[in-house]
Amino acid sequence: MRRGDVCLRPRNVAMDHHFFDVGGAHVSRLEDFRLITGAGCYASDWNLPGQAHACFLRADRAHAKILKIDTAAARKAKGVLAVYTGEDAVQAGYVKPMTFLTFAGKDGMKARIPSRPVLAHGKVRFVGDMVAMVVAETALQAQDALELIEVEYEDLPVSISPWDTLSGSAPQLHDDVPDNLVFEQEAGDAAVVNEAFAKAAHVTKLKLDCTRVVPHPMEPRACLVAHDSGSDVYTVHVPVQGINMMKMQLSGYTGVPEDKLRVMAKDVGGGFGQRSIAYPEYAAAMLAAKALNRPVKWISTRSESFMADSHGRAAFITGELALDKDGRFLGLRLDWIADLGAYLHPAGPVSPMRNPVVCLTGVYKIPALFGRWRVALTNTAPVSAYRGAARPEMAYTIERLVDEAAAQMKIDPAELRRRNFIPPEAFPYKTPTGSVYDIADFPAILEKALKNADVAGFDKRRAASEKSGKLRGLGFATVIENSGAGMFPKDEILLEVAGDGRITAYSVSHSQGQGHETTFAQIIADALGIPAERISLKQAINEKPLTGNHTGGSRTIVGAGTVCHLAGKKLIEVATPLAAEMLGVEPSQVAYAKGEFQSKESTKKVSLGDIAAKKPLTVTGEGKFGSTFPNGCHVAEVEIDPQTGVTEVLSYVTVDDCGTVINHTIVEGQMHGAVAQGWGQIFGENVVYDNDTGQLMTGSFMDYAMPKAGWIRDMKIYDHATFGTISPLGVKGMGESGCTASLGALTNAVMNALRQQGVPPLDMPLTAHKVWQALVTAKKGQ
Ligand code: MCN
Repeated sequence: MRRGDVCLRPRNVAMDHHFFDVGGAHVSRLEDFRLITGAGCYASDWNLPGQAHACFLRADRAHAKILKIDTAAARKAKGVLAVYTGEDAVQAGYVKPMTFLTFAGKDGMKARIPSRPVLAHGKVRFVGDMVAMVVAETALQAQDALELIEVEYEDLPVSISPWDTLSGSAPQLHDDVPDNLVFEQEAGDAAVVNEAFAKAAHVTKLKLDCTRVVPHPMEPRACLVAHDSGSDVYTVHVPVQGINMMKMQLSGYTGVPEDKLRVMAKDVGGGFGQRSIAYPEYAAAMLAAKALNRPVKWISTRSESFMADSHGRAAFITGELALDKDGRFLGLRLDWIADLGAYLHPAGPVSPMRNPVVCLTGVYKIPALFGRWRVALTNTAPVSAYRGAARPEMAYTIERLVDEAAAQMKIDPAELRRRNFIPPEAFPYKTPTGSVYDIADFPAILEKALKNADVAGFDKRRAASEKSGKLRGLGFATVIENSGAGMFPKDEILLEVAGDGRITAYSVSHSQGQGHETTFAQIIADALGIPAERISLKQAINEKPLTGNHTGGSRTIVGAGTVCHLAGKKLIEVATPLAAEMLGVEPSQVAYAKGEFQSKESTKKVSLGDIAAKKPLTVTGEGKFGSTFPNGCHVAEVEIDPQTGVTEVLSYVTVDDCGTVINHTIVEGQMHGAVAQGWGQIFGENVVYDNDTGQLMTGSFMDYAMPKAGWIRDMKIYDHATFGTISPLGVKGMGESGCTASLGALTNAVMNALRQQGVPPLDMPLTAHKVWQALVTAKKGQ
């Protein structure tokens, strides 16, 4: 396959290959030369003449009334242009972020969205809450002046646990959110589930904490905001996942109409869901830019990221699985509490309320499902979507229950899964909660994973480990997730042909590292039969207003990616009569191939560039697509040193179905990155707040264990694709699949090793200390 080709597969045929053997389908990324030679342009690389600099004073306590803020000394400090507080935010009306949780919950409950003036007004509610903003000639002057601001607080009782805040006796965080309960919903049928449990031969129950983590894009948060007093237009340079999403939220927060907002971005150094949010800092900078009539720039420090960027996961889940005597699943019951911190980001509550319901049955036929979800507020940083956005938590819960049930019932965990898989012939499969899984082949994926992980040879390897005093474990997870869809009515891609035949594609979906410049170019090139290098992608152009979703929810390949294909085909359609005119023949007499039109009767040719040189040649492709359901099986093998509790992951095998693979190099990289994030969460990452004071105890990389490259080795990545039916390309999203599967696979492997020693189910993070302690306790109890 030559560079630029898309590997398209026949419909509904399972594909079988190991990425490393695919040769030409490994297309190098077009953007990488720019990015790895330091020629990228990130938010802090933007500068404007006359710009001033902002710094934020953040609360040093988790819950307190603000009695007084004295800014007089700061205002007089060298270089200071202005100091803003909550009063200014309230006066501007920048007081309430929008929410995407618009559907009704239990008994018609509407989400209770607390106010959040962009600078705290009256109260602070988490360590890192913004109390004041100083704008000065330089960032250092602004920072120095912060220290001159005096705030008088009256401390209030703190609660960092959603169990406490929902208990009814905890301090009330917001007057407009009674009992700190933002939302409650139920899904499934409680009565049917109760019946299933009543007749079960076995019930497995687990209480699981899915830890709070801080997503850490390499590029810290930043913004540069300019306001044009003539047109009243704000230009906001920020790291984004898509400009439309940012405009919509900024407009929702500030009341500035979307057509008065220009959002600018070029390269974005990581997103993970965290960069899809319009943070209050951006709105505060808008306020200052207008008032001062100067551009205002802010660059976050890494400490601020820990405190005040959105956090991820933070779910407390009780799961129960009912089985008959042969291990067939009868019912699943969940009780899920989402801790969303002190305020709500727009997408914060919607992910845990929607995604787990969509995939509640996992890859299994479970006839009876019921779940209860509650969204709680706590005195902690706000939580929002983080790679997987509650799909990993859901898959983790099911996969831990399945493994635990297998151990309790003494059934081989692979066999238990085989007995319960939705069979390939059942697709399209409508789940009890109403989702339609279009196509998948779970049994084949499992068998392929077991084979490639050499599960048959595991007992031998375990015996060898035992001889050297180590505990060996093997675990897997077979998972499915929803990807694609989106809140905008459609996705659009604009193609513009230049006279030299080069094509510029415009998209509102914005890469944060996924590699859209390459895959979009590949898809358009395939549709047009031209080299991908002739196509360049522009991702944040306000002058060409397009509708479309942001990059997130693994939706881009399905949405904007498919539209690239449709736009390419449309371009041929639109250009054909123009070519016919130039060739002096009827359109029906024109054939297209490889960027050129030719009359069937002569050798004369007209290229796309020739047409564009004569008259503008642009088309907008569009399409709307529903959810796709990527799925897979990941197998982890670990060895634990019982003397130290240190776990080493010896091998990690993935087999995934993301439909047609457009670019194997990218998909492999995505899998690596996402599994590394799961790995980080299972073995180290964990945000810790002090229980009594709400102080952030893990506020730097000294205390917060990010996964390191050396932790993650020997990953073998395979695919086993079925041709997805949602997109004509047969693609399914996959950017989050590694997170979704790895939490369960890694934990199941560790538990497989520890269970033999009598260790009861443990929760993440499985740190050396926790594992060692559990082994010691288990030994004492024997
Ligand atoms: N792809 C492909 N063939 C497929 C499916 C995907 O070649 N069948 C390619 C796509 O063209 C794209 C990449 O794989 O280059 C991921 O595609 P997709 O699954 O559509 O996911 P998105 O592009 O929508 O990316 C979102 C997803 C999410 S939700 C998070 S969070 C995330 C992620 O991707 N954050 C990332 N990957 C990331 N990668 C980097 N480097 N940085 C982030 O912040």
